Amino acid sequence: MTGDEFPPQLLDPHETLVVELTPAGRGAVAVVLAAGPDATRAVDQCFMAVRGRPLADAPNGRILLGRWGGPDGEELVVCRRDERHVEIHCHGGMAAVASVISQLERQGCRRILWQEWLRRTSADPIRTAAQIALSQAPTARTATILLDQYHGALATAIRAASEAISAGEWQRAGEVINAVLAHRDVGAHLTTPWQVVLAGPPNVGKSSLMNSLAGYERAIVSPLHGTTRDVVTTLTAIDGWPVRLSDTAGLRTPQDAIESAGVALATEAIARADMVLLVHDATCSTAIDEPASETTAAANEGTLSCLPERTHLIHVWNKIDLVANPWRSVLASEIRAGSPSERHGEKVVFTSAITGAGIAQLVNAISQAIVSVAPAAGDAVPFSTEQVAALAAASTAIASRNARAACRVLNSLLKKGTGSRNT
Ligand SMILES: Nc1nc2c(ncn2[C@@H]2O[C@H](COP(=O)(O)OP(=O)(O)OP(=O)(O)O)[C@@H](O)[C@H]2O)c(=O)[nH]1
Ligand SMILES: [Mg+2]
Repeated sequence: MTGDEFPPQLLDPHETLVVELTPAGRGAVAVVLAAGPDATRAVDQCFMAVRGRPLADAPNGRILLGRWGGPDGEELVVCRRDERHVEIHCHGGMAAVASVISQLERQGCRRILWQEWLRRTSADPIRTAAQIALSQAPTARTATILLDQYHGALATAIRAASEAISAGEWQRAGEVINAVLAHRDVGAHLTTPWQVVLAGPPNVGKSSLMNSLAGYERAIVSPLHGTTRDVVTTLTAIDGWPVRLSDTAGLRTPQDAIESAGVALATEAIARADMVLLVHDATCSTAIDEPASETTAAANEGTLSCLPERTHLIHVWNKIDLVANPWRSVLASEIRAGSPSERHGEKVVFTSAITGAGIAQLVNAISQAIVSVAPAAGDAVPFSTEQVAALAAASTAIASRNARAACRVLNSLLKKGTGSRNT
């Protein structure tokens, strides 16, 4: 997107476009590109070079200093790259860019976003998608993985699978595709955070834990039962993975309409979660023969019953600074439940939101659960639903030894306009 080349793949030859090439937001200098048959004329209408010569008379590549929008307009630099492409390098403030673009729109240019420009001018859909996703990567770790895909990791794996199919090496082709698909969950969360919900009975320390994990006082903490009513969210990174933490209302039989609405929101958040941290109060039932309070048992049962099978679950026994042997609480709760639940491959972590004990272990457990095997440097990772769907279709075609269908669907990932209607 530097202007060194302007491949015209999907550009309408009769249309002149205007696009901001530099990232959105303020900067020192912004670059706006006018592209199309009318680019030189449109810019000439807005720009007056210091030496007074029209842009149309300047040789390609000449950098011209001048003013935009009349003799008192902003001073900027214009460069005609070729007959159809003119770059305007203006002040990087948002108002300056908006003014340049709107004046070119008045000259008949059509504004598009840089993502659209990339899609129209790049022949490599994976590289384009990676470039767009990179601009939304929330952490260095996710950006590194996307950068690998930008530099060809995914495309190389797809080509390797195609070559294996052509050579009749079906097993190798299947292994290559399945190794890529093994990273589908990570790929789906490179720009979209994992949803981690703190749930459990009132007053067990959900909000306190949320604040410990977030590193600041995001949610109100109080000794009153039922303090949190709404779903309170914050974005953070755990081991470099983007995570949206949601603190929820304590689950119990609601005392009023507001609490009832809070419990309904909590239940919805749990149902949508990638992971639930089911928080228990380690001080509540240290005696094994002591019956659990009705609210605690009902809350835990309710939470578990609405948990989709795919959801990761960690039991967090909080307030361990107040008890001598927190395992007694776990044992007591398991005995009351009949048997330890194996349903979600559940983990148990002991914490104190007050002293910070166990918080590092909790962070570790969350990271391990959401990404059990992190991609190695340079690994192929699919990062869009279209890529995953195509790879899954390729895997099916490989399993049924359908070389034509497999290669067609893999090619559709590598090149624009090679997708098939009937695989
Ligand atoms: N000693 C001790 N107290 C804690 C700990 N975690 C939370 N508390 C206290 O427990 C009380 C309730 O904490 P909250 O974080 O508000 O609990 P909650 O689960 O969000 O409660 P609701 O919003 O009412 O459902 C507060 O007084 C906290 O200071 C802990 O690990 N140790
Ligand atoms: Mg709370």
